[in-house]
Amino acid sequence: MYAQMIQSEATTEDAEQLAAFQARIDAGERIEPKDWMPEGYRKTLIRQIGQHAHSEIVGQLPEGNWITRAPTLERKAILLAKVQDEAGHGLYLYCAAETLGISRDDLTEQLLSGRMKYSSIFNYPTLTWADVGAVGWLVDGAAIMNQVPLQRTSYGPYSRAMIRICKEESFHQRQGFDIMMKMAQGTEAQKRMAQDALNRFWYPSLMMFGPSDAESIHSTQNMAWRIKINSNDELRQKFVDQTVPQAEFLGLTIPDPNLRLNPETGHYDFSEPDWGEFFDVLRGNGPCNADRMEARQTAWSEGQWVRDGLMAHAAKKRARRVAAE
Ligand code: BYC
Repeated sequence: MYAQMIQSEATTEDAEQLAAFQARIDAGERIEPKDWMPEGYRKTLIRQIGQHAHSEIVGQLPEGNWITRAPTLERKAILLAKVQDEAGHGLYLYCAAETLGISRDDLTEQLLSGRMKYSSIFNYPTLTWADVGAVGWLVDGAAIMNQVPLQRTSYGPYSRAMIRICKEESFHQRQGFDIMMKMAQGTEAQKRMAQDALNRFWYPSLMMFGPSDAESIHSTQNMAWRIKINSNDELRQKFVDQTVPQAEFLGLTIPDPNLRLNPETGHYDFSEPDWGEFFDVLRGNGPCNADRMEARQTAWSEGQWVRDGLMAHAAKKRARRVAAE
């Protein structure tokens, strides 16, 4: 339906203007905030960048859950830095979305009212310390797989935000793998925890790439506009191909009886995630959807006095400047 909406809006736009815009995209040019763009392109970017920004912010919650219980001071300092990085990523992305003419308050209100999504993965709980390792290794690993190509996305502010975010995500992935290595080489109980974390996070990580290409509603248009560089299934396959040898190195087993290297394709065959579960999580029925939204509602209402104070301070400064001119 959304694709049809974009289509019908596009038809009211000047065909020559649309063709010139597409030619710029095809030539690999970056589109900048003041350039002309089709309304569908602008709306799609707001949806994707907004959803991405919300994911970074909500994504702090499952890991933040372990800051007070990290096993050593060093692990705690590393985790704190990682969670702060995610807040920073959210802020770069909200700034990039603002260049498209939507305010950060609007974006947040859309999240809180359920009109905007965040990544399905953050609706799963982090039950043990090994889950913090699995999130870094698998969730950040999947995020990097998706975000490295987005450094070449057609919208300038989004692509530039991605360059910095990807550098930091690489450190995040590495710290997760390091936790998994320690656990996998530890006591029998630690190995069991590491395997259990992999068992629970494997399929939700595969779901991060979105529905299969046949079910994806936005991919065709988004790839033509280079808002998206690869299809959901292409990235999912790359992620599996990269991650299976890492699991083998850790001595852990991917929870998929059908997983095998296909000698003909050179890629791993694997079982699809349960798409019924994916769409159910998107409808708000995942294990932690209600908790995540409640945490964001509380942060938003308890932070109101800070936003009011900052706005009042900015207004006072502006009034002083005007009076001095
Ligand atoms: N979760 O037509 P499709 C991170 C929705 S990592 C929720 O294929 P599209 C982090 C989709 O929005 C995560 N919803 O859509 C890591 C659409 O619904 P709407 C954030 C999903 O946009 C570690 C519908 O399903 N990364 O932040 O072409 C620590 C149909 O899908 C999901 C990004 O956001 C999902 N997994 O492709 C902390 C990357 N998948 O909107 C933080 C940027 C699909 O029409 N985003 N949907 O109601 C993208 O690359 C693309 O938006 C997606 C989906 C690949 C996610």
